[in-house]
Amino acid sequence: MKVSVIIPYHNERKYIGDCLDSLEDQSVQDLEAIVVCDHCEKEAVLELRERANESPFPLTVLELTEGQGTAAARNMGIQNSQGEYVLFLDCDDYLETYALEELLLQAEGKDVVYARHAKTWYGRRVYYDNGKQLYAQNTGKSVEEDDEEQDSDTDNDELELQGEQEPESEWLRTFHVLIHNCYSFQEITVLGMLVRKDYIQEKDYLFEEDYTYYADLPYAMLLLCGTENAGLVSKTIYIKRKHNDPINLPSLSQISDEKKKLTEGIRAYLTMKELVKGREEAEVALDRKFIKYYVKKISPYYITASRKDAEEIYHQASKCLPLITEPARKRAQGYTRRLLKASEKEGPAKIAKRVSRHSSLQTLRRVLTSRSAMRKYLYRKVFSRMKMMDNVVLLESFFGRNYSDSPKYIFEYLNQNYPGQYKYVWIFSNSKRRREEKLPYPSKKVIRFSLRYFYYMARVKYIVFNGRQPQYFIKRKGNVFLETWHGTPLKKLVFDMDEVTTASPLYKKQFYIQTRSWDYLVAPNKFSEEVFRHAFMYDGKMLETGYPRNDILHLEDKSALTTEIKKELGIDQNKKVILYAPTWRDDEFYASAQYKFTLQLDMDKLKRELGDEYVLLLRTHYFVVDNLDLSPYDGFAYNVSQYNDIARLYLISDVLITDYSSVFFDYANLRRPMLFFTYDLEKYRGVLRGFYVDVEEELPGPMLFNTDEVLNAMRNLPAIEEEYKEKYDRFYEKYCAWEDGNATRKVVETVFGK
Ligand code: C2G
Repeated sequence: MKVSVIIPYHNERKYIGDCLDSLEDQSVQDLEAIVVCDHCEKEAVLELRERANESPFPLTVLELTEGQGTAAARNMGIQNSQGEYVLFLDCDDYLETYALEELLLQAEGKDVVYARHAKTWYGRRVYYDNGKQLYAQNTGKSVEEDDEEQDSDTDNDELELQGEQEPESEWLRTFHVLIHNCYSFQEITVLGMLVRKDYIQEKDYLFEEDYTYYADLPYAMLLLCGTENAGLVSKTIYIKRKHNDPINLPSLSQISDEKKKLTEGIRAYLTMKELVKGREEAEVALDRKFIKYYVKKISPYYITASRKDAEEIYHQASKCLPLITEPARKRAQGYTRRLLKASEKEGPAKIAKRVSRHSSLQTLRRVLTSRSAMRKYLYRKVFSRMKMMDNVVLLESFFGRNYSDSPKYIFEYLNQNYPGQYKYVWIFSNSKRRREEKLPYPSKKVIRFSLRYFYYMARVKYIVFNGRQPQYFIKRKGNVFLETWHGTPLKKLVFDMDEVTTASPLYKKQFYIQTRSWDYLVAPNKFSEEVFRHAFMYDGKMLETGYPRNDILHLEDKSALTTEIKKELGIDQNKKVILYAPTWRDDEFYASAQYKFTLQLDMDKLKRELGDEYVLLLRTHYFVVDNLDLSPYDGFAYNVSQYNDIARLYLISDVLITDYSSVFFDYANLRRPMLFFTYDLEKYRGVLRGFYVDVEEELPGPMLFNTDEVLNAMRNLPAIEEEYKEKYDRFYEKYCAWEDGNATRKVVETVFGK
């Protein structure tokens, strides 16, 4: 047996599959895996044992019952390993398929072989599909060049390795990769390290089990410094996965336990210093890493910690600072240099003041050079401290794209039924929208992210949005936040999504923080209520009312309004209307929130076949920026993507064609026929998202895959209506039962009082 791969496991069931798959796919299969379950749930262990029965390589499942931590788990793994070498792998990470082969190629005559790491937010499928590009898009750097965490906005440059000579010895080159694989000192790791088992046994090297977070640091140094025979693989072999759900499944680095972490970090440094002694260049590199740790983690701790805790950490850190070598000290510049010097004689309180001053100066510099930073600063520090405007309501629909959706109907209801009681501010995304949207009642109109926007967001009492508020929104005491949301979910949302490939990889955490500010969330139906609870992890008040935006669909006499809307759009009153309203595709975009759309319907054919009887309204999703030119189909096809309120388009439509958009849940209120043009169903359902609803079973109309099928269905609408009648009834019962034309009143009375 060549290699024993040691994997500590603690219920990360979502991740372990990829990890073990990556071992099955190794080009060298002379291996065993030892998974050490540390305080795992029974089911997780059972699952693993099942997998072990089918594993092509020996897979041993061991158990620690007490929750002793990764150090103890890895020691247990080492002690039970049969291989000539051990390799450390984490259950949430995975290896490139050539990892073992490359490591073994370098292993002859070596005690330790190490290699480069890459980082990702994604599982293997996405990583190998387009995860590298996504990572670059999200972080602004490629996987290969990334050795930085994203939390940095301070003066890294001062600390970068500049003009460093390529080290001559292989040992030193290996050491440098160990130190620089990670951005922070505390991330130094044994992961991906191949170590000769006899070497470990001869030296009796084991992890120190009383570390919770940083046992890797001294152990990696122990292994490397105990030998001259270290080898390096130049390729990246180890893929380290960042957790996209720090709320439910945080990695150790995402747990905030600052004091303990600092205590361990300092202790690890002191041990490592001893180990590296006599290797001058290595010592300097280690010190430089520690200096960064001191600047970014230790000294800022004094600001927020209690006096006692700050004193304690200060006392420990004071043992480290005198050990920093002169060359490392000399490389520090500017603030870092001054801080190190001051820390020789100042106590924690003074250091804390110095750190705060530096951070304020940095903020000031940002504020003076960036308009947006200045506005946010004023929002935080000035506007949010001004008196709250108790009678002002701030409204936004689809991030300011238009005057529409539930906020529109709430605004109108308030004006009609609470005259003079409130003042209103509407948010629009740009000056064109602000100019063009005509509101039927008086309201201020502000442009999103303008100074006035920040001013009102900070001062109003009531907030009515149908999407998420910005990250930096501050919920004030007295604020009432009414979140209407914008659709019954078909596509999996937030915490129900495994991979987050469209938005920021920290989407789940951000969403979690944002939803904590919501006081009321409108649910269109029981089904959505349940989904919102788990997908948003929302436990606030739910308004079981139906959507205000759909009240209009329950008007008893719709004919006058239909005539008016058709006239407004210039549509022949005698023509029937097809509304084609598809959703957006996660993987078709130009840039963030700028999506493409390609029309898959053959418009020539549709016009030819249906033009005498129908007009077709094309309504793209609000994320789509392509403005499709329909001029060749004048008089038949209309692009109504810019029209503000889709509910009014539903009203004039005789039939809806859509795909995976939530529009069909709303349209069903009209009980009119619906066709589903799902030409990319498998890709959409399987790869891009995943659905809550069994579409084959539940959709109240046929799924169609090309223009001919659509045409055929259009010619046979009465038969289709007949065929789908029962399904439609069931669908209506499940998704539209709460909607009776009174949702707006119910929402407003609950939130604003009767
Ligand atoms: N919409 C529209 N025109 C379209 C598609 C959607 O005006 N062609 C509007 C509808 O009001 C719809 C809402 O945008 O209900 C949301 O659109 P979806 O296609 O369902 O997609 P998404 O914005 O991703 O929202 O819980 C719902 C989900 O969040 C889906």
